[in-house]
Amino acid sequence: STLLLLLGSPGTGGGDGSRALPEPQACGVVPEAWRFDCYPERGVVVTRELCEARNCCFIPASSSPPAPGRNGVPWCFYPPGFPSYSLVSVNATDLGQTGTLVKMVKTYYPKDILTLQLELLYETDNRLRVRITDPSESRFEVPIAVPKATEKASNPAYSVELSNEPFGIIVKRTSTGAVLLNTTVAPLFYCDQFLQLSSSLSSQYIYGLGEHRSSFLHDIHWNTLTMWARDVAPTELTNLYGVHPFYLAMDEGGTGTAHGFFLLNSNAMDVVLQPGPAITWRTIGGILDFYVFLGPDPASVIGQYLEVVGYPAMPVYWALGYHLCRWGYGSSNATWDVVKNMRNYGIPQDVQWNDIDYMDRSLDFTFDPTAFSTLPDMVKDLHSHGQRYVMMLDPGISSVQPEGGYWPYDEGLRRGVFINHTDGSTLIGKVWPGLTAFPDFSDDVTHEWWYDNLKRFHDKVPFDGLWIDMNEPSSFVDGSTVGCPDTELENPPYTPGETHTHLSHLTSSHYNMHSLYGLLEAKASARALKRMLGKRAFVISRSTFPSQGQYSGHWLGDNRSHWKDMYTSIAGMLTFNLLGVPLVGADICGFSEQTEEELCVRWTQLGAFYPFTRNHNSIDQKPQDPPAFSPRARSAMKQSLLLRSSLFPLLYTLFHRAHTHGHTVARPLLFEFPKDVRTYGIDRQFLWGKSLMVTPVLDPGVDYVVGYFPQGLWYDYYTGDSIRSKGEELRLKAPLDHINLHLREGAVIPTQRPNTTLFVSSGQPLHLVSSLSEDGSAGGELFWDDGESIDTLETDQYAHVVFTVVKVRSDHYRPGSSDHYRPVRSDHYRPVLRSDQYAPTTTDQYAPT
Ligand SMILES: *[C@@H]1O[C@H](CO)[C@@H](O)[C@H](O)[C@H]1NC(C)=O
Ligand SMILES: *[C@@H]1O[C@H](CO)[C@@H](O)[C@H](O)[C@H]1NC(C)=O
Ligand SMILES: *[C@@H]1O[C@H](CO)[C@@H](O)[C@H](O)[C@H]1NC(C)=O
Ligand SMILES: *[C@@H]1O[C@H](CO)[C@@H](O)[C@H](O)[C@H]1NC(C)=O
Ligand SMILES: *[C@@H]1O[C@H](CO)[C@@H](O)[C@H](O)[C@H]1NC(C)=O
Ligand SMILES: CC(=O)N[C@H]1CO[C@H](CO)[C@@H](O)[C@@H]1O
Repeated sequence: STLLLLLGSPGTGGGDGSRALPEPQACGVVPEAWRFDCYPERGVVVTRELCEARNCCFIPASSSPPAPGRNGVPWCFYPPGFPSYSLVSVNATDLGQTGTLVKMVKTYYPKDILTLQLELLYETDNRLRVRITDPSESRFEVPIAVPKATEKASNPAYSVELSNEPFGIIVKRTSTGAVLLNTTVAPLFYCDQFLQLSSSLSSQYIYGLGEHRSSFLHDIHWNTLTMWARDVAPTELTNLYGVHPFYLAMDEGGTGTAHGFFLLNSNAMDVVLQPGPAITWRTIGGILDFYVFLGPDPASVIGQYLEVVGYPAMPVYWALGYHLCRWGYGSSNATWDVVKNMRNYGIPQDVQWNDIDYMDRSLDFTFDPTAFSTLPDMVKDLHSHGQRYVMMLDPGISSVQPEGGYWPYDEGLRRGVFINHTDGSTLIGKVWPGLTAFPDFSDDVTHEWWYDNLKRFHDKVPFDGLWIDMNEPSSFVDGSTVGCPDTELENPPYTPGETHTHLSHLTSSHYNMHSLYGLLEAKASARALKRMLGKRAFVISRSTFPSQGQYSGHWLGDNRSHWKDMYTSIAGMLTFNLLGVPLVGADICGFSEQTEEELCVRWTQLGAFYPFTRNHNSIDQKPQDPPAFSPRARSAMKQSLLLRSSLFPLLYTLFHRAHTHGHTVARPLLFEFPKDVRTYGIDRQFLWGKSLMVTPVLDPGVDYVVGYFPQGLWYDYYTGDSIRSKGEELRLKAPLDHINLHLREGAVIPTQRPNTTLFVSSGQPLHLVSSLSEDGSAGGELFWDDGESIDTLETDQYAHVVFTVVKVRSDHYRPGSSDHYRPVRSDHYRPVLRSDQYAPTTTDQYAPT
């Protein structure tokens, strides 16, 4: 281009080694926390020679890596002034600015793109979008619908400064001057298969970046989080089933303000956190297209993020009931017996599930004609008891012809729905049934074929929802039965974390779209269910991507029956609430390995507060459904499930808020107390909405639990006893049959008399519990509709009741007496008689004592 000719000719220096090495002094001044890795390739022992060939600084670090598997301070890092792009022109546009970036010197990765286009889009007052693209050639962009701004934000909460040489973007919060983004801290890379952007972080408090098994608050000490959907049992330091390049971070200084960042990119990537604090995004394809959300509080950041990727769907009511599942019931009769046993004990159960063992030879859309011959009858029986049935489906479609043919495969081939090799032949991998083909869910023809299959199967087994597994997609052979082709896509110059296992890149579309597979399958499944049943769809997916919440919920994967796994499930649940997938939970009592009674009781108590509550067990383990345990354990589990069921009106209302406003359902304490830095790392406690705090026992052999109570007045949910906290840790009694629940001051929450299914319960009497604040006030709301029709909000088929408690006669206010503080307009929701432990036993209104 003209600009390049004017400014010098590209291709000199850098890769051909003609540029001078950095001065040792220049290297020495870079503090360890701010060294950005110039040699991130895994499995390479970086020597001075290798490092200097990249014109980088080489200084062996003084300290050893912070944790096994972590890299620690890089020995090879970019010197100040390492060649990067320059901003050579900027012009105003209707929505912001556009600019041209050029670079004179090629990097050591192939196919540098030396001229780039920069677009700054001031989309709303709280949302900035930045796109960096190749103006000469179109590159892959993630095919999810994002809002298009039509006019420039008039009063943005952010200001943008551009640094010309080297190019960088600095985003500040106008009101405080806090620097939220500063990309000049390290060089920008934009090669065909290596794009890298670094920025300072404004604090060490950073959340999100799923799916990884970690604490809720990320560790910024040289922590590399890989993103590439992958079938692997949850393990620290590796990428798991879902990909979510979004973070929430607190601004500097503990002021309680927060912001967010979202990189709209689906290629395999590494995200590196380092103590600067700083972050590096390193992706191997697509474009750099990112958003900054200004909040200013954590909850608003999430709302603004979900405005871009989509609010979660309103779940069908029974999604919020108790679900029971295991791999290896062995027969429909054995499955049915468990359901009957649950009924005999009067334990709530809304949904029975089956894992793949219901299938005939692991084939989708079939059931075992012998062991599961009574499956259709069982499902009818569930329906006649107001219960539902969900079974697993895998995307891999057997390509081996069973006798009599296999319609899903034959028809799929006929309609051309399967993913091909580049030569047009069907790509064959291997999953449970053996050799399989993989439907291409990015295509409408495939959606139609998927619907037809579901409909044909539904005519035999009238299931109510779908559990979609193995959709990373997972395959037991690398690439395909013929391996992987030897192409640039298979051998990128840089390979993020664990991206080479299972179904690999194969074609350019898979290279870009691998991590979108679960999202697209969920979309096809939800569409098909809605069309078939005319109700809200219930889908639970293992693999997820931004916008997933519009189509499905998620379970946290194949974790183990360990106390530690129970603890980390809280971080998983909270993270997915930030990511717009609030319908989430872990396998209660643990999936793999043998559970123990005490663990299973504690986990059922915690699980009663997962937004999605399912007990699931692996094959060859002893049963872990509630009736399998001693009377004491069984009764404790039953009580916690009745308690959940009594709170259904609250939970349902919170989901309505998630659906309409992008609020979280299971909520980290820091969202409600953002000015209290002590809440920033809490992931052993959480809230439902803004008021109900759950403090589960997460350790064996204890009858107490220590919980943090942010400043204010809290009420024991069961007794109404009040606690005035200055912001302190409190030791609470926690015998085996008790989960600590506290109501924050100022709340009115709707509850109902529980029953064994929500279907029955939805006709149960409703009831309000209020917790007065010091000044005698409280408030809350109830959203109520038929629980399953699509778009009740849009069609006006709902009730939304707002409750306010005000002090009517202040002269009569006496602490301890609640007589004067009746909820207004409570006529239809009269408190009902309660005889049991799952509802408050003293007063309906808790007043300060
Ligand atoms: C900005 O405007 C100038 C003058 O019209 C033009 O030469 C230049 O190409 C424009 N730059 C961009 C990035 O649009
Ligand atoms: C951005 O980062 C650069 C490089 O570290 C630094 O020199 C500059 O002061 C930073 N700018 C702001 C506004 O923090
Ligand atoms: C399942 O139970 C039904 C009814 O009790 C019985 O008729 C049938 O033989 C049983 N099926 C199997 C496979 O055990
Ligand atoms: C795979 O190739 C066949 C023809 O060989 C074609 O009909 C089909 O549409 C292709 N599949 C996809 C998903 O593009
Ligand atoms: C549960 O529902 C059934 C059927 O409507 C009803 O007969 C029963 O009384 C209810 N039980 C409770 C505890 O409300
Ligand atoms: C209970 C538990 O350990 N949950 C983990 C299960 O795996 C997910 C990842 O899929 C983790 O996020 C959870 O922490």
